[in-house]
Amino acid sequence: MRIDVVTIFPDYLAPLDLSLPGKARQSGLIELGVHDLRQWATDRHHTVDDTPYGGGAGMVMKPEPWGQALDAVTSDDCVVLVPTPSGRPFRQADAERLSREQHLVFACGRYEGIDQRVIDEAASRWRVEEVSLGDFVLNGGEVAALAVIEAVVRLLPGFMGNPESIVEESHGTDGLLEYPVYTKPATWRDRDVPEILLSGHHGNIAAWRRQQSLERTRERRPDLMP
Ligand code: 6GU
Repeated sequence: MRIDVVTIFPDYLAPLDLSLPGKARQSGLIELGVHDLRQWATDRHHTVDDTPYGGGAGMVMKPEPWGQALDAVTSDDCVVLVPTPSGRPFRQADAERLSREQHLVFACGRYEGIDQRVIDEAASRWRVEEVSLGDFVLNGGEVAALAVIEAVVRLLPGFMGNPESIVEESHGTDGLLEYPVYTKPATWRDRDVPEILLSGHHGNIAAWRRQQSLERTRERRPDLMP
């Protein structure tokens, strides 16, 4: 898979060189390009933003540099992802779908957003998805792009050390939250690991975990209850 990120803060994407995504990059499982939007701003000050038509607070990202940037880094069959709090919610099913794509391009906006014509024109040429991580506001799309990239890349065949740890996690096949987990020692600061987990009764353990998943989901995410 190839991933390109266009941003005015390329340093935000530095974590992609570390940890597991970094290894995936070294092994050639993913090819990553991080691009400074300002290289496509032609004026002396490399201006990428301007005041909004119609008035209002903040600045809007200008269309010309974005047009040049997307022309340069896209491919015919890529998906252009635009992280924005006004996007569609990004879910595990989206990560799974995107993990089957050949080329993802992230357009990270700052300020109050990107001129809508950039998105509209891009949508006439490529598949464009405006995505949100949830009902809160970040300063820009960079941190959201990092999160989406990690969610996608860890699903690529050969990325995870132990593929089984993917199937039983929260937002996996049954749509419930993950049950609580424990490891040694069996007692720590007077707190015991639930006895059933030490019993060796695999059927009872599975039933207990299912019950814990249901209770957690009902408490924390009633919207996910079956
Ligand atoms: Cl994708 N972008 C920004 N700027 N803020 C967000 C977000 C995305 N998702 C939640 N808040």
